[in-house]
Amino acid sequence: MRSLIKALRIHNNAYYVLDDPQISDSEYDQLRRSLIELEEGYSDLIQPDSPTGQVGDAPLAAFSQVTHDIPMLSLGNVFNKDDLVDFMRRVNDRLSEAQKNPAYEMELKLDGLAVSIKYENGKFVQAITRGDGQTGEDISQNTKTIRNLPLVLEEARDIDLLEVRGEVLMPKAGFERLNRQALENDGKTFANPRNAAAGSLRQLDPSVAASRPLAFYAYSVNQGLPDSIATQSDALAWLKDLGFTVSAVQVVQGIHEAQSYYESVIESRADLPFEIDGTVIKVNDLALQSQLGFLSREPRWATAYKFPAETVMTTLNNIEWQVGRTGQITPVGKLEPVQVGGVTVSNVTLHNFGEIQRLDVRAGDTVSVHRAGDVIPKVTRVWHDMRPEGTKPVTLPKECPVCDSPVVLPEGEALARCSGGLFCPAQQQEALIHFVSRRAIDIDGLGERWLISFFEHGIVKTVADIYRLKDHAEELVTFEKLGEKSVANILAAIEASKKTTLPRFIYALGIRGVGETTARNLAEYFGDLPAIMTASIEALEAVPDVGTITAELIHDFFRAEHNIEVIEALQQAGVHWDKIEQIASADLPLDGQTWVITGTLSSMARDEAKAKLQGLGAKVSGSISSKTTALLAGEKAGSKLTKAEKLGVEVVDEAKFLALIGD
Ligand code: I6G
Repeated sequence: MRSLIKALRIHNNAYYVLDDPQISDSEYDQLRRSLIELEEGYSDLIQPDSPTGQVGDAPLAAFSQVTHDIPMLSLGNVFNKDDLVDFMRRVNDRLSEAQKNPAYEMELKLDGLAVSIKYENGKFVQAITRGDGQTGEDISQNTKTIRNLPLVLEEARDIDLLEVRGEVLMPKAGFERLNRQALENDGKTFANPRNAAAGSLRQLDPSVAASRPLAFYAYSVNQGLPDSIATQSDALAWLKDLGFTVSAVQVVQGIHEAQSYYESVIESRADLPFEIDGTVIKVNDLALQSQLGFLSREPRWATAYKFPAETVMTTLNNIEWQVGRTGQITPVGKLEPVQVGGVTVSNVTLHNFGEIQRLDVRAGDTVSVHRAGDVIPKVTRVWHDMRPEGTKPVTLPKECPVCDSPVVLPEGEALARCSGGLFCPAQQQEALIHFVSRRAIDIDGLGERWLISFFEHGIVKTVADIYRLKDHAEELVTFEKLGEKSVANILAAIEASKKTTLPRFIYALGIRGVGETTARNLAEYFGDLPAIMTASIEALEAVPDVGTITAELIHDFFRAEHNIEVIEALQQAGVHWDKIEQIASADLPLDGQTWVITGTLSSMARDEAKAKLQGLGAKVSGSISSKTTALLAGEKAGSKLTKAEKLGVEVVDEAKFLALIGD
């Protein structure tokens, strides 16, 4: 029974904390069932720390209030290197010459809820929330159900009272799983893992908490630490030996090491299995900590070195409409500039008119803006209660803000479009930028700035004009900051771009719905441009990856006189490509098959796998049905795998897939 308990504890930790299960669900259930059977047969041998008991006691009427033996205070904050230098200086000011510049211990600042847990003679007795720091709520019933929390500490049986403090959190993967299940069951979703953890701990029915993927990370010993332990880093190592989960720590000396730890944590933040909102820095020596003491409600010997705020409030001053390459009209929120996620943000995309309606946002509103890592800033909330008087609902413009052509919102589509096509200067300009981009015709030396400038001066109107720039060499030299050498470089880059490939050329034309994969498929299917230009809608639909809508868009593109003229001009200017080998769809090995991809692949991104499958003639769909030919299942495959197994759809693992694509 003890060895089963040990194994279950290891696998609980791997599943709930590390999000790295080492065994399948059915193997786990088998272990658990074996333990339950033994416990049923030998009830007098049920161990107090058995994970089978971590399922939750009877519901409570209310949480009782408990006074902390030692106040549970919070940490001060610093937000930048200068503040950190000030913190270290304040520490030094209170230390003797010999004690100055102490070693610091640094760890992650986990974004959860602080909880104090007491053990008497090694047995869990009580868990209390921080509350107001003096008095918290008794959440023992819920805390006891946390799978990675040891309920019995073999090595602490001779300690009358041990108080361990730490953070209860919900790992990111568990949070996503919980919200996914809530959506499937039409239940309430949580805004973030912290709210989900808080909501779980505040349940009066402990079986609800037991069903939630919570984890406890210990960060300090506040009563009962053996005298032999003299530093915070050793205290954490001791907690780890007792069976607690602790986050990785680093002992640093001086501001540079502290700063570089902080920066390294920022780098690895996205890869961590849980949310953090900064790092914590503590004087490592516990005797020095006592000497430094507290200043009102904060320790003088520790502070949180927080990350820049990722969600901030600001005013949305205005909403402007931008016109994209294919005429899509997107609303852009003009913000009162604000620091978020470490950068100043003054524009935020509002995506489409539907999003404006969903958010119910107006110019003048106070909004919350979120930006994490490299992710594009987003309006996450509109503070309707703070709406000033006189704001007006946003309406979709009737005319294109650039060319005054009528705006259309095709039925069933989210994006409104300018109907002006290449008559619209905004679309002309975006089409030029797309044409020269790296993945299209790739005119490296002709930067966007110059291209727009040439466009604004009327020297370049269509992509074909790029190849006539050499006739304007004298005029180009007169542009500010464009000397003879730069002009020569630009012209040479344009000359070099004349030799291209058919897929690049098709992609560069900027046909709506034709990305790189479709461009390649078209090239390989038809073999040359005239065949594509004259293909019927039905013929286009036979190309892998081309549906009816895209086929119609391609067909319409090659029926527009203006487009034909531009293509002819480009070819006359010398743009050319080698003939490519035509691959009829029927010759492709996966022709007629429908595949679905799920889970994480170790050798390539899912998009890449999708392109490879499409290249072999398969259609790639987002959902499993009885018509699915095969499911490509990577690591951590979830509900799609279960559904595929249920429907008897063939499941292909990554190794088999790599063999199939000859990689
Ligand atoms: O709120 C806290 C989070 C993390 C802490 C803390 C901590 O150490 C990693 N440490 C102390 C000493 C306090 N609050 C008061």
